[in-house]
Parts: sequence; structure tokens; C-alpha cells
Amino acid sequence: TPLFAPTTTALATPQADPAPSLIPKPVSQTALTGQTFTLTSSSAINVATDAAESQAAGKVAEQFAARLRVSTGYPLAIVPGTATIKLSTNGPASLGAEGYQLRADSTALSVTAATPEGLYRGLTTVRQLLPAKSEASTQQAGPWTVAGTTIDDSPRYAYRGTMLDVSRHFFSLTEVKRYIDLAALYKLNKLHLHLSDDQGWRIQVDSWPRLTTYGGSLEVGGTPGGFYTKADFAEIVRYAGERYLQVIPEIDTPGHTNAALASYAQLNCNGVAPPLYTGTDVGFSSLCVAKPVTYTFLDDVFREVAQQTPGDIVHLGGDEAHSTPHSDYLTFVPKASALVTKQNKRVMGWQEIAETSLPANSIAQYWGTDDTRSRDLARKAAAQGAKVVLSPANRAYLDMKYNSSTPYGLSWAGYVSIQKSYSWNPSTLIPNLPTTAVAGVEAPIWSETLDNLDKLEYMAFPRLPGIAELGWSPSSALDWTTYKTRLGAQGSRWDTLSINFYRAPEITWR
Ligand code: TNX
Repeated sequence: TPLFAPTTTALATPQADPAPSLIPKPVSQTALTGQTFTLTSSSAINVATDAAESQAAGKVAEQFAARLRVSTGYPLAIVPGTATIKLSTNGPASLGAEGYQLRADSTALSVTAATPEGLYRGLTTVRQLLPAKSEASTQQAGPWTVAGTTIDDSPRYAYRGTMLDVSRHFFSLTEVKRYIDLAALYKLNKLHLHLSDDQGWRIQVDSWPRLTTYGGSLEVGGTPGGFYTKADFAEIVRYAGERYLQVIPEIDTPGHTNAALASYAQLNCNGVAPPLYTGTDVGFSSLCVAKPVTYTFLDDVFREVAQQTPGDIVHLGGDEAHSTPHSDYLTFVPKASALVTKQNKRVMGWQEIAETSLPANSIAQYWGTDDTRSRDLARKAAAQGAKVVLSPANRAYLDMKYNSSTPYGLSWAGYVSIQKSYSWNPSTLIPNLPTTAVAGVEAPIWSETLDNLDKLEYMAFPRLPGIAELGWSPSSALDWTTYKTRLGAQGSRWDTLSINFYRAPEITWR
């Protein structure tokens, strides 16, 4: 027996997590047992891309590198030649716009997609494969390992969104950017902004300036509100776009319009402007359907909003128009829709718009609670050829309390536990809705009771990642028991990112 025999216990290489806890769960993942990719101070990044995509692909790689430079302290240069991190947008078109293939082994880490967007999604997976401390905003000690793996991935649905209500309480540009960052981490691709309601008008419209200067001045509770200038809104669109989220602006009509009615007397049927409103009732305001000026107004608003929106969708609201006579509603929505399509945008609206005749390519947003009326509306929309986005209030509304002890939020759709919000299948939620009509899912966060980012985060986390998984992962991957374990593993990442999440006792946080 040699005196200095090497012992097997002396292996210095720390092992990466052998069962990474990805959310959303990829379509397929296999472990490369015994292999580990390690990021080191000499790791460099190469991006293989064609001329048309090189700028966007370069930006995606740069964003990825910039984050890791902060936490690792490594240079992570993007180089023209050979590198251990191999990124490519030259993958086959069969990967789809958002799909990617990933491989981490002992010698290299590669992500291959067909588009810069697909590369972005793949690098989002890499973020989650790295240790949680890689999200830190200060330099941390390594090792920076990724357990050997291959992943093939692409989304189940094209529409995976979240909505932020910036009307009831206003959220600053900085706060909106933070929310975008958090949504991007779970591969969401739509940011719906609820920009107008009874309590405040939040987007600048040059032709109707009082909408913001007066109509945006307050918020729920009577505290100062605010609004996005055109420059602010452009910055939101840019920032979201860089993270591959499409901004969908909503101007809620014909109800939820007190802020506009208060700003311009001529929009009211009686010619008298009501006072600004800072309560939380719904259903008391309506645009004046019979007045021609209503459509001059909306033509201006949708034109200016569409001009600031590179995405193909504009949301015209249409919900809870309890003060609009039904026959007026049926007259109004097609007229408003035509003003949206005139701007070459697709019409999106809450489920009630399905009562009206919809333009081609419209999207109806279901917000029901398993009730017959809401289900009928979703089916009516589909029967007209529209797509349906699912935001069931009793599952996907992030403003619903988790349980009776949740300190804020509402409960009109019931308490929504993490398990309840996760445990449903978008393709079978609404009986007899053709599966091809379902565009995807969206988790709205209404802000009547949420006046700061901490509260938003507390309501969105941990439920938002669950909705993101329902939108991305195949139905065969959806399973509460295993999801719960993967969710628990996000805890240290959220701590590192200083997310004020609800530490639900039913989850083992790690
Ligand atoms: C209903 S859902 C509304 C909003 C409220 C929300 C609160 C929908 C289309 N309208 O006006 O903010 O409930 O949960």
C-alpha cells in the first residue's frame, strides 16, 4: 500500500446543485452526471450571430455579462474568437422565437437560439442555474458553478403577462423598472400597464394636457399621484424591450373614466366636470356615448398612445361599465375599437367586450371566477375568432389576499393561496373554449390597497412565478408537489435580490 495514496475524499472541486430548481420548468432537461461548468476569471463570451441580429444579440450578451461582472468581479469579456461561453442566434428556426438549447459541461457553457429573444430566455435560465449570490449587487466569493446539464426549451403560450395598475396608486419609473426586472426573471413577455382609471390618468397626451396635469394629480387616499411624460413612457418601453417584454398600454373605457371626465367638462353628457375621485368604488363613471367629442378625444388618445407603443396591442378596457346603458355599451365598444385598429394595433379588452362585434385579431381578457357569465363571454370572444388571455381573478389576481391574515389586498374573488394560484390548467380552465383560442395567461396586480413597491412585491411573490410557469411549461410539468420544492429554492435568490416576498409557511424556503 503506497504511503501517500490519494484519497477520494480530498476532491477540491465543489459540486454544483445536481438538481437545479428552475422556474418555469423547462420542456426537457437531463443531467450530465459528474460534469460541472465553472465560471472563472478567464471565462470569456463569444456570440455567433448574423448581421441582422448582431446588435440585439450583442446587447443580450452584454446585459448577461454586466450582471455577472458585478457579483463575480470577473471581466467576462465578449470576444470575437473562441470562448468557453458560446452564445448563438444561428440556431434552427424550429426552435421558435423564444426557444433555446442549453448545454453546460466541464469545458463549456453554450446557449443556442434562433433569435436574440430566444437567447435572452436561455440566458435567463443560466441565471437560475448559477448560485443565488450571482444576483448580488456587490462582489461575492465563488465558486461559480453550473451542474452539467442539457436543456431543450420553448414556451407553451405566446402570451405570458403581468398587469400593473398605476392608476389607483402611481408607481414611479424606477418602481416600474424594478417590477419589469422581476417579471423578466420568470420569462414573462408582456407588461400590461393600466394607465387610466377613475383615480388617475397616468400617460401624457399632448392634445389633452389636463388629463395628466389635473387628472393625474392624485391617487387613492388623496395623496399626490403622478404620470409618465412621453420621455418616461419611452424609457419604460425601452427598458421592457431590452428584457423582451412587450408593453401593452391600457386606456380604460367607457367606464373607469372619472379622471378624464374631471379634467374636461365637455366629455360629460351634462357638460359638468365631476371632482377628482380618490376612493375605491368601481362602476360609477362613463364617457358620454352620444357625444361626438368623445370620439375626437379617443381618436387623439389612441393615436398618441399608439405612437408611443412599438408593440402590436392596445387595450381599451371595457370592464365594469355599470353606468353605461347596455345599448350604449354595444354602440361604444366597436367605435372605440375602430379607433384602435385605425392605428394598426390589435384591440385587447376585458371579457365584456365579447358582447360586441370585435375586429379581426382581437384579444379578450377573461377575469372570471368560474362563473357562467364570464365563461360565456370567453366562448363568445373565441366564436368571433378572438384570442383569450386568462386572468381568472380567483387564481391569477395578485391583489387578492393569500388568506385572512394578509395585511393588504382585496378578497372579493376569495383568498388565493400559492397552491390555488398555481393549480390550474390554462387549456381546460373554461369548458368548451377551444384550446387554440387561448393565447396565454396574465397576472394582474390592482393597486387600490398597494401604495408602494414592498407591498407589490409581497403580493406578487411567490405567486407571479407560478403564473409564469403555467404560461411557459408543458402541462405535463405542472405539479404542485414538485413545484413547491422548486419554489422554495427561489428563496435565497429573492433574499439576494431584496424582494419583499411572502414567506408562506407551507413552503420550505431555502
Ligand atoms: C375588478 S377585474 C376590476 C378592477 C379592480 C379589481 C380589483 C377588472 C377588469 N376590474 O377595477 O381594481 O377588480 O381586484
